[in-house]
Amino acid sequence: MTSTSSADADCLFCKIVAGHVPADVVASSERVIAFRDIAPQAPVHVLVVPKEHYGDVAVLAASDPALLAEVVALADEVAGELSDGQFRLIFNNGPHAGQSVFHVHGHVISGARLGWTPA
Ligand code: DGP
Repeated sequence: MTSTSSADADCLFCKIVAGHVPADVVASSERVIAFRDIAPQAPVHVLVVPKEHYGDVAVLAASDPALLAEVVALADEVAGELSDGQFRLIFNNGPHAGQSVFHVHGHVISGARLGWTPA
């Protein structure tokens, strides 16, 4: 498990939420923001991020499951607006799973027929 707090001064995604680092924002709600991944892996590749800092999805689920549901709802909204409404939602949880930014984010992957090659 990693950290929980309202904001982390050293966190890249907290800086994006605060508007201190630019991002291509495609949707937002009161507590969640969605912006395009800087290195897209699919025609639609959007990161859905709680505005409050939680280190990973396990911390978020334990701390505020309703907010996790809001993340999923905004992912669904983004896929509906940018694609055909069908999407994969990926949370890399921990460095061995590929997590590199330790502010929880769901990768919305959509806009193509997807294979299944996670390893
Ligand atoms: P993960 O490896 O699961 O922690 O995903 C982190 C993602 O964040 C990765 O796909 C690339 C993306 N990313 C890294 N830096 C930036 C940035 O400055 N802006 C945006 N929009 N995305 C970024």
